[in-house]
Order: sequence, then C-alpha cells, then structure tokens
Amino acid sequence: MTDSDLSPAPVTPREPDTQTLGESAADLGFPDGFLWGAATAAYQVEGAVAEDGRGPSIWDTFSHTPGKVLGGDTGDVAVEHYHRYRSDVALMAELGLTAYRFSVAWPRVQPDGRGAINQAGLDFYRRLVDELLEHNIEPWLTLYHWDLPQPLEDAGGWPVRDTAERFAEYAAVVHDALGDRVKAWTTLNEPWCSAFLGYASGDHAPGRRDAASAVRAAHHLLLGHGLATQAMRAAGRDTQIGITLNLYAISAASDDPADVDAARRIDGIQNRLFLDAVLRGRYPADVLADFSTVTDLDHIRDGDLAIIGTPLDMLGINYYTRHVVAGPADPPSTAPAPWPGSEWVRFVSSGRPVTAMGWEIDSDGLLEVLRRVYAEYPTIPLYITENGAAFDDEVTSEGTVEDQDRIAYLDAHLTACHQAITSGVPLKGYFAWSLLDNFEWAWGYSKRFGLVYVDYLTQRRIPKASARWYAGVIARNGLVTSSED
Ligand code: IFM
Repeated sequence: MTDSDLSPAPVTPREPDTQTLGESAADLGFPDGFLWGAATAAYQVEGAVAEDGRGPSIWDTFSHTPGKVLGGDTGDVAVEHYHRYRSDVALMAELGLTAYRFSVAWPRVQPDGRGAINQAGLDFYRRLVDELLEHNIEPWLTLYHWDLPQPLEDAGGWPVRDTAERFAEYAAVVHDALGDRVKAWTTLNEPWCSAFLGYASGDHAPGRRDAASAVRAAHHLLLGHGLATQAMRAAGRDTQIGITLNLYAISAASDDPADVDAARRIDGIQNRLFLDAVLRGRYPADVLADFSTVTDLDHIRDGDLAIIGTPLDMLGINYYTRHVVAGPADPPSTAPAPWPGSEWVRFVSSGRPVTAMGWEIDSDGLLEVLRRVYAEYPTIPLYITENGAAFDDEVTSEGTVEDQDRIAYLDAHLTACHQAITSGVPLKGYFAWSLLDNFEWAWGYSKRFGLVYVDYLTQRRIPKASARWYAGVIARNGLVTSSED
C-alpha cells in the first residue's frame, strides 16, 4: 500500500464563491437556480419487491430475519411508490420541487448482481424519470442506497474486491440506459453506513459483526465508487457525477486529551476517511493506524486511491446532527458498535433537544460542516442531499398534520445553508429527507421523516404543515424571518 500520503494535505485559502443571492419576496433569498428537492430511496419507498423480475437484496433478507427490524417490518409494500410514482410526482409538482432524488434498486436491474439485465426493472426508472421531466423536475439518481443483490453478499459482499467491479458494471448499465435524460448521478449514498452499520455493528443489512470486514467493505465501496465514476465518464456523456457522504459536526466533550483523541477517532472514521479518499485520493494516516489494530491493510492495492480520487463534479452531503464524544468509559464498552476502536470513545449528550431518533438538533453543526468542507477540500459544488427530522407526527381530527417541530428544524437548517452561501460556500441545492414517510431501516415504520404523511393502511398521502411551509420557501426562493411565515 503506497498510495496514502501520511502528511496532512495543505489547506488552500480561496476567494469566496461568487453566487449572488437572489432578489425575492424572502428575507433570506437563495441564489437564482438554487435547487429545491426532496429525497427517497428505493427500498424505503418502492415496495413491489417481487415484481417484474426484481431479485432479493440484502435488505429483503435482513428485514425478513426475525429480530432485525423493529416490529418485524419489511419493505415488501413500503409506500407503494413503484405503483404510485405518477401521483407522487404530481404531489412533488404541487409542492414546486425542482429536483427529486431517488435511488435505483440494483436487484431490479441485475437480479444476480452481475451479467443479465432485467429490462423490466430498468423500464420502471425510465418511466419515473420521464414523468419527472414532464413536470420539470430534475431527476437526481443515486445508484446505490444500500440494497446489494443478495447473490453478491452470498459471494462475500462488500468485503470482497469483486463487488466493487460488479458495481462499476451495474453503474455503466444504468448510465447507458438513462444517461440521455438523467444529468445528475450519485454513485453511493452514505458508504459509512453500508460498511460500518452493515458489517461492524450489524444494525443494518447484512448484519455482520466483524470490524475487519467493515474496514475492507469501506475500501471496496470507495473503490466501487471510483470504478463506477470512471466507467460512466468513459461513455463521454454530459452527466455530472458525485457521491453522497453522511458528514457530522464533531466536538470533544472537553479538552481532556482522552476526549480530544475520541473526537479525532470519530471525525476520522465518519468524515475524513471518506472526504480525503474521494477528494484527495488518500487515506488519513491516523485512521489507517486505528484500522490496523483490527485488520491488516493488504486489501488496499497500489493504484486504488488514484481510482477512488477520480475528480468529481459535485459532492452530496447528508447532515443530521453533531456527535459530542469523550474518552472511554471505565471499564471500556465491549458492546457491538460501528466504530472500530469504539472502546476508546463514549458518545455524550450536550443537552440539546432531540428528534424522535434521539439525534440532537444542531443547525450550527451544518454550517460548521459546510464551511469545513469548503475550507479544507478542493473547491467542488456542494449539495445538501439529505437533511430532515423524524418526529412523532399525528393526524388531527381535521385530517391535518401540524408538524411545527419539523418546520422549526428545516427553517434552522436552511438558515444555516443561507449563512454558508453568504460566506462563500458553493452550496447549490438542498434536498429534504424525506418526501414521504417510509421504511426507516432497522426502525421499520416507527419513525416518520416525511414532508408528506403516509397512512400505511390505506397508502393515503397527507401533505404535512411542513410540506406547505417548504412549498412557500420554494415559491419565494428563500426564507422569511418574520413571524407571518
Ligand atoms: O432514512 C435514512 C436514509 O436512508 C439515509 N440517511 C439517513 C436517513 C434517516 O436515518
């Protein structure tokens, strides 16, 4: 392994981006052309898991394994987006969305994860994309949002190198089919989750608990990203290619050296591992040193980092919360955790209010993340590809959902986006997570993130107060700070 540069990369000071903030009815106007979207992911919304030739994914297997998902919930039906996509797109148009971020289910396109293409699966996405374009909604396509074809997991999954090659093959297939009409392409969504929740803590599919496998999975996901980027670029089309990372603001609980080191570890594995790899073509030396306590690094071959660092057109950032961390408990924790070396770390509360996920609400953290990425990494257009909150929504006797807590969350985070743009960060768009209430992975249907409420018995959609509020933001291209909003 010779690719990782052990010295810290220099930070290049630069002039602020020159986006001009628009004139609008808003107090905090966003730049003209700012993209206003909402996001979903295939397994969370589509349902129809056995239709039109779709094969099983690791999430089908995992959710059907007793004890893995709260309440035994599965994505078998989800919110029937596969069948209801037309009315869902009409709903998007009513809200005024200018972009829709969705993912393609790999096992719909290649049920075996390799070789033969299932045309019926591809056709669904072509119909969805055409419907979006007819409504002037820009399709934002993510190739991998966690639903690995089960046959590839049976062959070793992301810890084996071949999966990266298979991903690039699949990416080229989808890009060939849809690259004429989809301009914005994301390779992976949140590879941290795929690697460390999937293979270290076992909270996500495929549910393995082996830190060494997780470290290997992280590298092969990134390699798959790089190979897929190169394969799509080779087609010579005018598509924009990026990746979506889940980034966190990280604070040490105090300046005690053990707390500071805990913050270094978590920042390393959550943020720098992925940012450095894709934007600098290197791994942070301290993270590799942490990893070498759980596995050798023989799986990282010469040349891999150059592939992983293939230049991108944009970076997607998913932001939800800040982690406040302290040094180890006494005695150190031995519970399964997604962070190799987690025995050195404790997550502590800072006392901020939390969402229904128990995640602390910290919009300053979003500003911090945006400014940090802009300051420390090569200039690249940034998009918030997910941001939002689960709350315990209820339908009133009038049939409405008055989710003022979600409005406050979105308002605060969009204010942070506006501040970032004002200080020169090249932020070009924002996607709320999520368009619809949906299958929240190991939490099943118990957590509602949608702008639109879904009655899971009838599949009726009820736009929440936050949806109406967001529609107003889009119409004004900005936020109003007066109490009338
Ligand atoms: O629902 C998920 C999504 O699939 C990935 N990002 C975080 C969301 C909320 O947990």
